[in-house]
Amino acid sequence: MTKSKDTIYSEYRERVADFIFDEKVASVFDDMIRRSVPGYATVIAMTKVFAEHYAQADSVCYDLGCSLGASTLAMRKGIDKPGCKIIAVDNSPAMVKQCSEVIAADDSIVPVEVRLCDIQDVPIENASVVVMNFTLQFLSPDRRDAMIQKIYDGFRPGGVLLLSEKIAFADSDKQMFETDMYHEFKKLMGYSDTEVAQKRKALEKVLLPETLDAHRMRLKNAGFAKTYLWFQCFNFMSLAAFKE
Ligand code: GEK
Repeated sequence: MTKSKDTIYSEYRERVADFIFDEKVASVFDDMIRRSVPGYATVIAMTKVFAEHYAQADSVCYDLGCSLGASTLAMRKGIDKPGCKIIAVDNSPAMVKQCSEVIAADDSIVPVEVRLCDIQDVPIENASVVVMNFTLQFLSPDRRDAMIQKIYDGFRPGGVLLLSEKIAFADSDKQMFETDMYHEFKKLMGYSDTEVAQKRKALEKVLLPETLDAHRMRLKNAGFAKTYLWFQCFNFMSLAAFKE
């Protein structure tokens, strides 16, 4: 996996364009996400734990919005049941190209298919584990219900969805507190005020966070019987949602 440092927003720009997952982002993505998502390493490490516990024999595990394949690799190393395969999906050609190289260089035995495709277009079938680590947030909010419903419908009994997202807070004081702490985290990770401000601007119309309640409600409406908040650090969280 590439280890280049993310300096994409280090130079001041008159105009900041909307964020896209292009070649430039893919080449620094590992560094970018580790320094931008507090607890990212924990979420990835625990993805392995979830896969180990919930993957079922002869089922499919999905990594939706796989980027460079960190969650795919975690699942691949965690799955210990026979007959499983992983389908990793991303709609960024640059990410899929690099992800395929990362997977090819890994010698775990679980078969992985990396697909260049919109997660909304991939059929979900015979699923025991579906991982959506920080991806639903990039879908237009009016498409999110259908996406979650499709995942629910594709589960086998006992299936688990790992849904990790940046979140917003209904209470304005709490929103301010979590955002301030998040920006402190980014500064501690080596990002300058200019980088933080420009990245924020670039993501403004692209990454649309919702509240924890909104996520829970959507999952419930889709049919998920239980949702547990198993991780939260500032304005980032992860839910485990169970079909039954
Ligand atoms: C990780 N899960 O390292 N269809 C397919 N892919 C999409 C779509 C879409 N509609 N929208 C966005 N993406 C990863 C990190 S990053 C999170 C996920 C972040 C892809 C997009 O190309 C990018 O690779 C990924 O979702 C989101 O565990 O950058 O904050």
